[in-house]
Amino acid sequence: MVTIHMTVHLVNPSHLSFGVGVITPRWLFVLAGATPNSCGVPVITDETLEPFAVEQLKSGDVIGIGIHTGNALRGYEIGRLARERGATVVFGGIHATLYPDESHELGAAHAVVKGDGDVVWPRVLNDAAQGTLQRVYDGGRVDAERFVPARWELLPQGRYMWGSVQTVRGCPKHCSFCSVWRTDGQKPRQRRVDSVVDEIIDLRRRGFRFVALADDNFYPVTKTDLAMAERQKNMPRLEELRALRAERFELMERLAQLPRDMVFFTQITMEAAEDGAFLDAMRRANIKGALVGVEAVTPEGLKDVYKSFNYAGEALVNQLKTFREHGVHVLGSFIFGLPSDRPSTFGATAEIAERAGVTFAQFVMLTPYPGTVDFAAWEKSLGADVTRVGDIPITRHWLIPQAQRPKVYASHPVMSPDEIRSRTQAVWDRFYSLPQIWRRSSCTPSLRARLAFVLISKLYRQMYANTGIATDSARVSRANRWARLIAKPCRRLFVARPIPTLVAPVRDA
Ligand code: B12
Ligand code: SF4
Repeated sequence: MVTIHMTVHLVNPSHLSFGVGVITPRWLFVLAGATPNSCGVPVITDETLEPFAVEQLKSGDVIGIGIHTGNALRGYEIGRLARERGATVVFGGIHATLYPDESHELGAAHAVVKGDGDVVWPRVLNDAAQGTLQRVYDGGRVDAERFVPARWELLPQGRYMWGSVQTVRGCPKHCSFCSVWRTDGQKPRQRRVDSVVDEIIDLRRRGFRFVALADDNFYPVTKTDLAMAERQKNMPRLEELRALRAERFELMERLAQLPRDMVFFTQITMEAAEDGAFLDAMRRANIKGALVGVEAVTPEGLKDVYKSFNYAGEALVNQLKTFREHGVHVLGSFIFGLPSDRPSTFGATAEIAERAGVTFAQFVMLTPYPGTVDFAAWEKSLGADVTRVGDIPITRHWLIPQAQRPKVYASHPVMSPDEIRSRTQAVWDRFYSLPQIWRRSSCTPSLRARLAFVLISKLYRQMYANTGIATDSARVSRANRWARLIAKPCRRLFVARPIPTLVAPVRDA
């Protein structure tokens, strides 16, 4: 390939900048890895750190903007500004995959990439240089062997708390509020163990000891899946499932050989509690915590979200406690605003979260995300009679300016939107009250660690909760100021001494 005289910019949009980021947005560094050398070194901007300086763009540069639904509006603004300066504008990411035309209409895109960028990105850049850019590219679902490793040498120094490495893409489940199984597929695409370990080593050499495993579901093969294949005497399926499971254990064994100060965090279904051997392997691998999608604490709520494989009531408490008993902390994720929720559900949820011993929790309000079963049903239920904010229908809620965006979308049989919002906020307040945080912090080994736990809990609460559920803009900006203030000292708690000489553990023969 000939050398191309243009600069490639990759921008992760955000309407808020904190100066410090919690988790590295992985796509930026993967696309940088997929950028051919002939295009030079891409310039990376993560707007959760600071806003993109559009003045740096020259005519003929290419700007790749990655959007999910929540940051699409800011992404479109950057796209329009970039095009005005003569740059070639390319959109990608989950939201652009679902609404490619929107990026053209509102984001001034020259091209949109649907699906995975790993393989198609070099082609897009080449076409941009040749002036043969297509309107839409379909990157498809790339096989795990072709996942491109991230270029961590491009990380800005001293800005993030956690690195992020993906080990598996796709999820076999089909939850109604989630688009992953539809966009990334239900067939787990597990990445080669060596490739995962190499990236983690790279991060540890640079002083990252905290790494988020950016997986949809770290436990893609359940005992039920195995039993079902056995019952059906489906030998090829059984072999396939066993191989996937064995590979998970192999990965965890390799992680266990890394420096003992490493801390991993992942996302997993509650079913993993059925599998003591798996949880023990996680503990040995230093996977110290996992986001578990609890969603609802009642059987009716679980039915609402097509998650009948989850547990409710006391069985739920026991299931979550099992993680802790095996040394894996739980970040419980709960949804409020489900049709079966009642005013009493809020207190009951808070109580279960407390009794189940979850270390962190998030309480999100049901939001119909595009690409999900819930969204399709909601859009259909509204028919032609859609409420508008300004001239934007609420079925395109991501286009409504942040400050005017409704907090609750679907009408609820017994509660007003404001009631759902204020009750949700009250649960956050209760779970993250100082006495409760202090009680939970007893899981840490020292006073210093306890104080760090308190600081991190408060940061988590401010970054996640206030901005999302507060209706009052003074409270939102207070929360943001607070988050900015504590983000820097918090980051210091995550830094480790770099180990530039670290090598990958030798694989057993
Ligand atoms: C890890 C993860 C997180 C982590 C870390 C986020 C981070 N800072 O990186 C945490 C737990 C913090 C998180 C939080 C949230 N997340 Co999240 N998260 C994920 C997850 C599982 C993996 C993302 C990832 O890193 N993948 C690895 C990279 C390499 O893949 P990728 O981002 O898809 O990028 C590829 C392609 O999309 C494409 N691409 C991407 N950008 C671009 C740009 C260009 C120019 C091109 C050409 C291609 C391209 O190429 C890349 C390489 O193939 C995804 C699920 C998924 N399968 O995507 C959900 C997902 C992105 N999250 C989702 C949601 C809803 C959230 C939350 C809102 C949840 C909540 N209620 O709080 C928050 C929002 C936080 C925020 N403001 O960003 C949704 C988004 C849905 C939507 N329509 O927008 C997803 C899809 C999961 C779901 N349930 O549906 N998340
Ligand atoms: S288990 Fe998690 S990733 Fe899988 S479909 Fe449900 S919410 Fe999505």
